[in-house]
Amino acid sequence: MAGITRGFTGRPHRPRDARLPPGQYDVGADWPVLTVEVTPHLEPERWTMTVDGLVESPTTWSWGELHALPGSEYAGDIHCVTTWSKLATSFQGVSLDVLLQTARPRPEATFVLATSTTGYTTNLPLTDVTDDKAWLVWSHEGKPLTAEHGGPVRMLVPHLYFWKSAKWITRLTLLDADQQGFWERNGYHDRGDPWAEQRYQGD
Ligand SMILES: Nc1nc2c(c(=O)[nH]1)N[C@H]1C(S)=C(S)[C@@H](COP(=O)(O)O)O[C@H]1N2
Ligand SMILES: [Mo]
Repeated sequence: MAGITRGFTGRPHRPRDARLPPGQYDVGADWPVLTVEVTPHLEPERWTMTVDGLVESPTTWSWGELHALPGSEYAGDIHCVTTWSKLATSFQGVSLDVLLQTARPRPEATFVLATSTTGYTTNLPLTDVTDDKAWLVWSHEGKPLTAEHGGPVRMLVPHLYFWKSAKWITRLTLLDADQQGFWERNGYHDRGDPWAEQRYQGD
């Protein structure tokens, strides 16, 4: 009824939180799980991370080797394309810059494809995972990352929609052309900037 809906078209009672990109809502303390595969339960001691493709030195790190690298933290927000955002959270791990310093991308490398142990993939421009914008993380708010949230190690690319943050990541392949991953082949955007609402192909 018009009399009921009219109230919602007027001025909101509270100003919208400036940290929320368009079309997103604040999920509060919750952290929804979104997984298309069966959750793998990986032993950290058997898990490895490889950076390969168009790099000078393809490199594989063990769990122990990854932890020996200089660590860093992301403190801020994450945004899922299904419209929830989690504000003021934190993750601990290592910046992808540190791994790329060792692997050394070749000049022709312009895109990356992240691959999970399950076969899940997602693509990103190289510039979206360099200069302290992307991490491999194994802790959330100081506690070990649970398997359902991608533990032992997931990717974190918080300035893009969260489907770019591959859970159970095991490989990052540098490419000279964009190669779509799982959700991108299924209609989601190749880049996924939440501030530009790049949800679907064509947005
Ligand atoms: N391997 C894998 N990574 C994934 C997904 C997935 O299904 N499998 N889902 C993506 C999507 S759509 C989102 S929103 C986040 C969800 O992470 P969460 O379950 O920890 O909230 O992981 C992303 N990474
Ligand atoms: Mo998502």
